[in-house]
Amino acid sequence: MPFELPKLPYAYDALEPSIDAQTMEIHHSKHHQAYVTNLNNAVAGTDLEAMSLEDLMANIAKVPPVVRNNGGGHWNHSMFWTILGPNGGGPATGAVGEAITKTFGSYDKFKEEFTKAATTRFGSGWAWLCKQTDGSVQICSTPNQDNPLMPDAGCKGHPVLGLDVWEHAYYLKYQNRRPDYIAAFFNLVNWDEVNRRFND
Ligand code: MN3
Repeated sequence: MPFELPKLPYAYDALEPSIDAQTMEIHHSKHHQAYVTNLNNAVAGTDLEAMSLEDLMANIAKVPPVVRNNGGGHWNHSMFWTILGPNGGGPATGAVGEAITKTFGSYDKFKEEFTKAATTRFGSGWAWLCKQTDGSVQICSTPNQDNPLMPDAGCKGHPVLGLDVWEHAYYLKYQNRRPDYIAAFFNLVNWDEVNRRFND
């Protein structure tokens, strides 16, 4: 089995009260685990078994939908856990903070634009901040478990920050109030990790 569920870098209750422990436990141990299991089952005994997750994303047009959905789900959640943290929160720091200010004018304006992208993503999906080749950053969103590593996803650049807006990410605590969950997310962003990805 080439893929495995990464350990969370903090306890399930570490993100309280912004994200509750029960949501974190189900999201990580059930939802993310299911993407990993389904991905392993889908690639077993095929040529795809030898490919890295990043290679699968880069060659997404050549893989079946089950690999797109579950491979995307595995990459997206593996990223998501790392860019959250109990000591997180804004404003953005370091090189990514500078890029945000340069692109959007201010951290607050970035928050406003990112919130809009995350709020208006219809149904299930993700909002992203991506580094462009000129060093600027842009916001976009994708449906389902698509991500900017997929050439046909409609998001350009290297993803440095992503927000899961599937209902499973917030429904137990926030029910239909996605904007409240998005506001709470900004209290958790681990800008050190976002900078690590920005400088990668
Ligand atoms: Mn999710």
